[in-house]
Amino acid sequence: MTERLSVGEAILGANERLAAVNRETLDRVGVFSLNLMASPGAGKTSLIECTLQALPGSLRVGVIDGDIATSLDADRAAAAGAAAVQVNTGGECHLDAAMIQPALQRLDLPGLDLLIVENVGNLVCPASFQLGTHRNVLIASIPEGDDKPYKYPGMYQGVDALVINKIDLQPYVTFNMDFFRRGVEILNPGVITFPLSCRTGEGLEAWLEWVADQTRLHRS
Ligand SMILES: Nc1nc2c(ncn2[C@@H]2O[C@H](COP(=O)(O)OP(=O)(O)OP(=O)(O)O)[C@@H](O)[C@H]2O)c(=O)[nH]1
Ligand SMILES: [Mg+2]
Repeated sequence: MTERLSVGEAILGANERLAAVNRETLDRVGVFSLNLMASPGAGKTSLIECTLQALPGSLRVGVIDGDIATSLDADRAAAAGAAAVQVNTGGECHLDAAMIQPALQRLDLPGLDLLIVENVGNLVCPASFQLGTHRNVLIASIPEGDDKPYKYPGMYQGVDALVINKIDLQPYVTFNMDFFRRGVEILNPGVITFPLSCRTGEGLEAWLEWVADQTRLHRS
């Protein structure tokens, strides 16, 4: 019998091995890390900016920004005070563990407490590629619509925390929060959820507390 291995399985297997190496690299220096995933424009960079502005100064933060092109997002993270590295995927719709490896080498990891990775804006592919980060975070946003958990279940299933951004827009957009949350609950029961607005700052405190607590817990 000929053994058959699908190309998809082989690629994902190789990615998981590299992700484990990335995790070891981070653990060796005690850096806690988040992988932020979301659709384009949901507010990944905005959340990084307001997190950087509000986290206690004692937490040193690095950012790896993934985009198909440009360094616009890494420039924003750097302007907000982070050591930031841009990864251009050149057309790939997600980051993978191999792209993270050289970016880690460009950061002064022993000088950091927290690393935030901003994935490419996409609700499908990033869910399949582990990066070696400690927590996967999904940012949903109100203008995207309340049906997204039902339409993109793979993304909602696999995450450790969910941010619902742009709650300031709720009065202007049809978004049934109960319907949205029912979909999330089916896919990812009890997932910790942070409704917030990067624009007004509403709800931001609970998110900041979670990030700071997770970072400290990891260190200890
Ligand atoms: N009203 C409102 N607008 C927001 C909020 N957060 C972000 N925005 C706006 O949403 C737009 C996209 O924000 P970004 O932070 O660039 O989104 P992103 O997810 O990083 O986008 P990509 O990296 O291109 O996928 C910008 O115009 C932000 O000003 C919010 O809480 N409320
Ligand atoms: Mg961005």
